[in-house]
Order: sequence, then structure tokens, then C-alpha cells
Amino acid sequence: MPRNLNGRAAAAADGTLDWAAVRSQFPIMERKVQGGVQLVYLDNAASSQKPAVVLEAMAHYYRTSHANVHRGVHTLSEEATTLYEDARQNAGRLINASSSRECVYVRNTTEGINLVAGSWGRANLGPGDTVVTTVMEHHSNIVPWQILQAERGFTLRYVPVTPEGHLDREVFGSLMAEDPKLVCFTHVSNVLGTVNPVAELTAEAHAAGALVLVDGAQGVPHLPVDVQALGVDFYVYSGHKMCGPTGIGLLWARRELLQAMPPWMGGGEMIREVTLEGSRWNELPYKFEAGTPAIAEAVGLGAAAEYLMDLGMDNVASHSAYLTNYAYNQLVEIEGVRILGPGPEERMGLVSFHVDEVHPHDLAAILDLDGVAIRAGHHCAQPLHQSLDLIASARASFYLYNTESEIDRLAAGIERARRIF
Ligand code: 7TS
Repeated sequence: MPRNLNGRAAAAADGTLDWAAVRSQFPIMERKVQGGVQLVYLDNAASSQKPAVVLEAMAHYYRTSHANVHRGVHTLSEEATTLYEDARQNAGRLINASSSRECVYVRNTTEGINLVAGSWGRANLGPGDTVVTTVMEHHSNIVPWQILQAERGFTLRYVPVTPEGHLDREVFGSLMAEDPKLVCFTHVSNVLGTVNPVAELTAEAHAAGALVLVDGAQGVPHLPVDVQALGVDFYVYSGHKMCGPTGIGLLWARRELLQAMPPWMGGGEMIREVTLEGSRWNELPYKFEAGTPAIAEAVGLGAAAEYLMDLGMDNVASHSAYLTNYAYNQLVEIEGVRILGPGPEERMGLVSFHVDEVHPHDLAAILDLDGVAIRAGHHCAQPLHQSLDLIASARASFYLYNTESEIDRLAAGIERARRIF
């Protein structure tokens, strides 16, 4: 196996990417399961696999430079701090943040949204205010708002999804007439694969005087993201879905918003001065980073962001679109398969479906016997499944290292399951 570690090393002689070389950079792709079957990993929307460059960045940090950050003047603490802050730069550069001061490390997308709800939301929302989110959301962009609503007494409204799997723009428009204070939606649906028109929706929400929060959990892994061009106010993503480790993600927000927001958690790191009478907060972004952070994970996130930027997010997007299209066209041909969501050109990274007479969990179990890993269930999107009149669905989701022949194995497995039932 060639040991090309960084993304640039996978460029072919003609400048295009050698996707087989990319695949070879992910050690887990050699994994056999079920007593010797080659693993086919199609559960990337839940969590992606990691390239060697990310694993090695984290291991190297622990082997050579581990210490707590922003504290000591000793060599290791300074090295750890530099690695931690360089990683923040890369994680921000991936989404074109203009300053790393606007980039707050969080554990994941869920924590980032909870931070905005608990800080901005608690300070700014009350009776008479409206927050708009959508039926398409992962629970992490619904439940934090419901919890806050119970405390603060604002109105929470939901944009429905059309039968074709898009946000209902007419209802979206009519909800803007209610002067919402905040509009929250996902960049890419983790069930339908729908790519939402973030810039257009944001312009509409801004015209109504609302701030916009975008859940980028499924957007950042596959699409070039430019938070400045999109015009959004808050953008959140998880490291573990974009080649990085678990336990780390990024909340980006416009500086004025972060400056005005109260801290979310109190403790060490986030203060400038503490007396028994009260405390003053640290500068951005540290005001929101109480306690010893996930340092190695941040280093891994930075390495993942750099890896993706080396591959080129346009290349990554084309490859994901190609695999998604290939899978859609394979699955749509299978009798009894109902694909959820829009056509292949309007989706990214995944295909969720239902097979007549076969429960999604049974299907996933049969595919697992073939070494094919997919997800079955409600994918933390119960309201969306309720609107589709389904309790559960099966989902195959793709990433950098997947191949056509793996998708062929998925299709063959589905055919086999249909014959069994
Ligand atoms: N938003 C979207 C659109 C997601 O797909 C997910 C995770 C999250 C938020 C939450 O991310 P976390 O890193 O905070 O957990 N989605 C899935 C999934 O579809 N299957 O497992 C996790």
C-alpha cells in the first residue's frame, strides 16, 4: 500500500485526483469483517473514516508535545498551544472564516447548536418572539429550541418538506412575514440528501430581520463552504463526519454576535479575571471554551481540514456527487425500492430508501452479513419520518474512499434481501 499521507500526494500526473490513492490513505479500508469479507463502509453520514494523516497527527501530538494549552510558559505547553491554534486556523479556513477569533471549538454540531441556544437564545428570545426551524432537521436542530422554548416562552415554527423532498419555499416565505428572530436549517439533509439553497434562504431571512443558523454537519464533508459568501450568521459542523476525530467540531459565528453573547459555560480558560464579587470574560473565542479542551482532537480536526483542502473541496464534491448519482441510478432500478428525497442532481452524499416488505433493520442485518455497513432507523430525524409516513428507513451514505463496485455490492445485497423476504 503506498504511504501517500497528504491529500496533495493523491493527485495524478494530469492533475486530477487518483481516488484509488485516496482510498489507500484510509487504513481501515483494509478491514475484513464477517470472517474474511472485505468491508464496504456506507455509513459515512453517521461518521466518516479517518486518513492516516489525521491518525498520525494525533498520535504525534501525544508522543511529542502533549501539555495543557494556554497555560505554561514551558516548551511543551507552547508547542501544544501552537498546534491547537494552528488547527483552529485550518478548521476555519475550510469554511472561509475571516478570523479564527470567530471559530469556537465545540464537541460536535449538537453542542454548537446548544451553545447558540443557551447563550444567544437565552439572552435574546422571549414571549412574542419567533424561531423558525424545519421538519427536515436532525433532532439536534429541533430539541435545543424546544427546550429553550419551554423556558423562554417564544413561538417555534417549522417549515414543512414538499413531497419532492425540498423545504416548502411558500411556507418559508409566509413564516418570514412573522418577523422571526432566528431561522435555523440544515445545509444538507441527513435523510433526504437535499442540498438546501443556503444563500437564498439566508437572504430571505435577513430581509425579514432574522439571524440565520446553518447546521453544516452534512454540508462540510462534501461541499465547498464559504460562510462569508453564504452570508449566514452561525454555521456549525462536526469533525467526525469530515475525516476528523470524534469529540471536536466548530461553531463559526460573526464576531459582533459572539462579542455580545454571554458565556455558555463558566470555569477556567474562559475568564480574564475572577474575584469573589464577580468575573470578567476572556477575549474571543476563549470566552466560550471553559475547561481543558479536546487538544488532540482539535489537532486531528485541523489535519482533517487540511487534508480536505489539499484534495480540493471542488474535487471532493464532484466525487461525492458522482457516487451519489451512481447509487441512486442503481437503486432506483430495483423493484420494490422507494427512494426518499429529490433526484440525484439535487442531493449530496447519500441515498435513503425503503424496500417493500423488508424492514430497514432486517435489511441492514442482511447487508451486514455481506460486509456492507449501512444505517437503518430514523437517523435522529423522527419528525421528518413522521411527515413521510415512515417509522424508519435504510440509508447508504458515501465518502472519498467509496467505489462503484462497493455500491454494486449494496445493490446485490438489497436484491438478495428481497428474495429472502
Ligand atoms: N445535523 C445533521 C444534519 C446530522 O446529520 C447530524 C448527525 C447532526 C446534526 C449531529 O451531529 P453530531 O456530530 O453532533 O452527532 N447525523 C447522524 C446521522 O445521520 N447518523 O448518525 C448521526
